[in-house]
Amino acid sequence: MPEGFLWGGALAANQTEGGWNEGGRGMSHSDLIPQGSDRWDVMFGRQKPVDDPDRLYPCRWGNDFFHHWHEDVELFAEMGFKCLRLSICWSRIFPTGMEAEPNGEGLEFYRQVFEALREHGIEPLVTLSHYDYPLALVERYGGWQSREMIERYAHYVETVGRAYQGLVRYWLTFNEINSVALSYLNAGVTLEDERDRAAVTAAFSHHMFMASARAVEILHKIDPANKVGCMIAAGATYPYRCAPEDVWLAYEEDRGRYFYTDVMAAGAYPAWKLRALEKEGVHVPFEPGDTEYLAEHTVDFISFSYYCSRLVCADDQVIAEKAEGNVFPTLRNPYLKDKETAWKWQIDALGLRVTLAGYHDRYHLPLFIAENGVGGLDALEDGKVHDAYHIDYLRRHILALRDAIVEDGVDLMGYTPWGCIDLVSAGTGEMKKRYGFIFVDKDNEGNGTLNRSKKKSFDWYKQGIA
Ligand code: BGP
Repeated sequence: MPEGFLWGGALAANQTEGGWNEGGRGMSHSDLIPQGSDRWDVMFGRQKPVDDPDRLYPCRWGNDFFHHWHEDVELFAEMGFKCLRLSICWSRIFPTGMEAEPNGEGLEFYRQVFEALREHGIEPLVTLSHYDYPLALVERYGGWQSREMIERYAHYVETVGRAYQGLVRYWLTFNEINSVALSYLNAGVTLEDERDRAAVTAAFSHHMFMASARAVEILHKIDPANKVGCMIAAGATYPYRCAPEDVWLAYEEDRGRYFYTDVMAAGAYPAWKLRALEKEGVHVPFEPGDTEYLAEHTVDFISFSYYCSRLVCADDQVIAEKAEGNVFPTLRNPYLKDKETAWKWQIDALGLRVTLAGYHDRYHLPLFIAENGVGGLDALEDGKVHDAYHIDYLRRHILALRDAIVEDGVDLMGYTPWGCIDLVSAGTGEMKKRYGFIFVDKDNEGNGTLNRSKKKSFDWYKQGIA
């Protein structure tokens, strides 16, 4: 492995922190994402989020990292982590997103966490925005549909960039920025009217691109040693058949994902995208200077999440069986039918190498695997969790990333498996979908002692890092 490789784990404020009404924190839009069958209607923006006293909103509690972080950081250090990916909750710093002055208590909270990490030699990798925005901003501006959001975000980035100068060197601008194409709420947008979809998507994506470029500029100015990356929900797409139509469809799918890195890493909207938008009659709200600005402030590295590959077929008479997966829909790959997680995500370690090689060959930039892992059903037996399936999944993926480094020459900075401590699932809102090396005693309804216990994978990963 390369010298200084950042082995570690990943988590996000909205799924771990809790303390939603403590420490001067304002309400986040994720505090209104309910558990239940209409969760995806809210996340897709088809249904407006509401505050219903009879519903469960698991992002309000997470795994209570807010009160347990000392202990959690100790456990990460014990595993030998070199890096922890975590996010800042924007509304803990600016409760409505519109204040001129930050909430001192919020700034202090993260300062203590970052200092504790540094004391243990753990490099923080900070996601500036991981699926939560101050609710007041979303209500006032309709999320990223409004260009005004760029200024609010820039003020927030400047504030945390200055506050944590020297403590944090690695930053990510938006978690899984491409997920907004489906999950509108990730752009803080709700849209009941399907007719506006294409125009609204083009607008909020453009504003998020501009904001991401702004973060690159701000953080580089604050400290030229800062490294700023983008973050993509990745996963190579395979054609079901060798029929040229299937191959083209798979190519188009991947090109749709590369669109985001073409803008943020290569610095320009690709020609195919501009033509497609023009054909659809969609106006992208470019302002004078935007093109140059995007070209000038590209990211230093590309990070992504990888859980599984995807499969497409041009003819739904041939295959129509769907599989589950991270954010994006996929067909069920018959070659992976014996390899499925408890949540029916198909396991494909070689797909990680395909994904890594794809980004490397296209952009020649350093890469970071910011998320990877398996959500499973774990039970505590005699104080231990025997999560052999978890070890098996990670082992296969680590071997694949080793091949990418050794055989393909990929410049890989680090690997932070998702949910290194059990947390609330983004997709289902459940606690029982567990990714962690550390078990947290808490159930879907929010009951439990919150006690932390090491799983079998804890010792395995510790040994691996060593
Ligand atoms: C990614 C998100 C994470 C995380 C992960 C696992 O899309 O960035 O926040 O939740 O997926 O997904 P899930 O929680 O649905 O199992």
